[in-house]
Amino acid sequence: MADYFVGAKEYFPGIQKIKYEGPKSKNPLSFKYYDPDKVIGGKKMKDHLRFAIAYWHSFCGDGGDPFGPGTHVFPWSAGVNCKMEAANNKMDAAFEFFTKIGAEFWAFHDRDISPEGENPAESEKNLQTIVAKAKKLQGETGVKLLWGTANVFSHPRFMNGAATNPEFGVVALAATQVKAAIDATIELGGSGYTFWGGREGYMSLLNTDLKREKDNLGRFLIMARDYARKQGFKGVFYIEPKPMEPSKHQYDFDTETVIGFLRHYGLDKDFRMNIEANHAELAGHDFAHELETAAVSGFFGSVDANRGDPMNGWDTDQFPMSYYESAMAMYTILKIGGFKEGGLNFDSKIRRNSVDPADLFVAHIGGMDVFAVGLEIAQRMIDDGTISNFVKDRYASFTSGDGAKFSSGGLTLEQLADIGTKAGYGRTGFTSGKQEYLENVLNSYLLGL
Ligand code: XUL
Ligand code: CO
Repeated sequence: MADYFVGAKEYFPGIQKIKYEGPKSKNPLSFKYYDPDKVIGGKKMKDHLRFAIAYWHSFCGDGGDPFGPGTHVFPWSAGVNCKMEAANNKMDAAFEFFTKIGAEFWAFHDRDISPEGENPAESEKNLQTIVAKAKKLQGETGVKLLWGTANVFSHPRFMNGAATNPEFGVVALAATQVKAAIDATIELGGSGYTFWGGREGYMSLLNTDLKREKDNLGRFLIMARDYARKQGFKGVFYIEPKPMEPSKHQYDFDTETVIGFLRHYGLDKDFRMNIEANHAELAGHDFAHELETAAVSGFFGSVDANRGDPMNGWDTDQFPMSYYESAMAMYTILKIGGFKEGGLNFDSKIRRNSVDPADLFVAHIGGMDVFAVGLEIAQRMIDDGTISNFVKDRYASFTSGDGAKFSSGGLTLEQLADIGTKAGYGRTGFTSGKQEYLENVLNSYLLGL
């Protein structure tokens, strides 16, 4: 990948391309563990991890919260009156960041990269203009698009939802954005297109026709899929589950719920899961639970990497920093042969008071290092095999004799009960699960033992 300082202006002056310097380095602008070309289990770290940068948090999120305005100063828009000029500058800054941090992918919403116009046609034209620029920058830098999406939740017109809006007119306006965002994704060679539910949910059943809303969502997704396929899109569609926020109840609650929804509406061949750590937590699940649930059903796709705050019940979107979480995530991902089209997209934001331009780099460096360590631990888990062998042995009674017969559907309930009666109570069922032992084993991998 070429170093790339775009246009006339360097937006992150004084920051060079971030390099691997090893765990002992005290330089905050260096990787301590992420060594892109290091080979783990036959594959380079960068090809395992497929890091992507989320445009919305990194270049649009200004640190504003419900209690006060933004705190982050964006040099690409400061003193610029024309929205399109600001969007152009922002794209230059973004590609400078992608290349300096060494991420090979990026992800965007339509409205992150280009402003809404006076009408849908003008909005689409704005998007196409910026997409042409992004395409040129992708060509020059080698950075690729992980996925695109449409923001059909921020504008007040979507306060009652997009595809699940009670007004048909809003559903049609959502379609203008989704259609244009699919076109943009195809134009940029994106390997995926994501639907995060946004306001596809409800606040009160007193004003909601739940069946109609779910049917409309299913219908809308079928239309989007058919359109994209007709236009030649060969990539994957992702649904990103989230149980709540902004709606009280979101239709895409968690992975299991979404799998049921996809099967019900015949979308299971084209759609996979984009699992976000913080959303898993809000659903009362471990991040690893969501990943494993998707993986074992063949619905694993991509990851929005971040973390929540265990003390808070909302989407804090902090940068990941738990080695246990990243190890367990990478363990599931390695077990199914790694990412295919997906990757690790940092849907994470720096804090409101992280106002130095270098903070954005330091935050991503930390997240990338955490997943590099997680990858190494997961590979140790696989190479050593203590944990997988334990799990295999735990279920061994289903692999031969009557257990195997049961597993292949060869027993009736009467036959099964008969086997139980003959065996009697004895000590059946009292085999240790050895969780503490396995946790100790995991700790030893964490320390590289
Ligand atoms: C919101 C969220 C979104 C999606 C893309 O919680 O995660 O940023 O990732 O729309
Ligand atoms: Co997300």
